[in-house]
Amino acid sequence: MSLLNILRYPDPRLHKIAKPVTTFDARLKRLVDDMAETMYDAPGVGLAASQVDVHQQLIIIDTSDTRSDLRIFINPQIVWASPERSVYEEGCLSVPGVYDGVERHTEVKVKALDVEGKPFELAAIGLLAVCVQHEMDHLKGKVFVEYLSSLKRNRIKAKMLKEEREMHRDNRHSTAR
Ligand code: GNR
Ligand code: NI
Repeated sequence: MSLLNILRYPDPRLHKIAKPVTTFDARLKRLVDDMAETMYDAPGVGLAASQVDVHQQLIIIDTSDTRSDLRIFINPQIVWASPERSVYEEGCLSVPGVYDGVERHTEVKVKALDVEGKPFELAAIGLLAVCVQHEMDHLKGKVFVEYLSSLKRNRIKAKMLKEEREMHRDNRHSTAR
């Protein structure tokens, strides 16, 4: 298994549209394993393939306290969404250190395929429902900061770019020659 690089906002590759998975093979299983390792290491409760620069419709989620309930969703589709909406304080591994309230459907029913290509349906509520919607947004090229005001988003963008510059500078200074 190996850790994958997580793209950071405002990387333009985060806005690519993911294509459906058509081949259920060992390579797909390897990608799922690597994504799981990357999510647990981060640590995060979810990860979309888009975040590791793979533009295929694949998301993983583990909202359990024990980090032992990995859920894999391939080609996910929301088949029902509650009219009721709730605000949840969200974060994103592609926008580290930023948290803000986002309003989404309180409950969703999602249809997807497992890693073998077998269909299943899941009713999600609470953090799981938030995550399903957050991760499915990534597949459509959408990052949660796009729900915030342009004022907030521009501040976040500036903060992320500043951090990026500082990371590059630190690398230069600490690299042994
Ligand atoms: O780790 C994550 N935590 C989180 C918290 C609140 C709402 C959504 C999330 S998803 C995030 C991992 C991530 O960026 N997935 O795309
Ligand atoms: Ni995210």
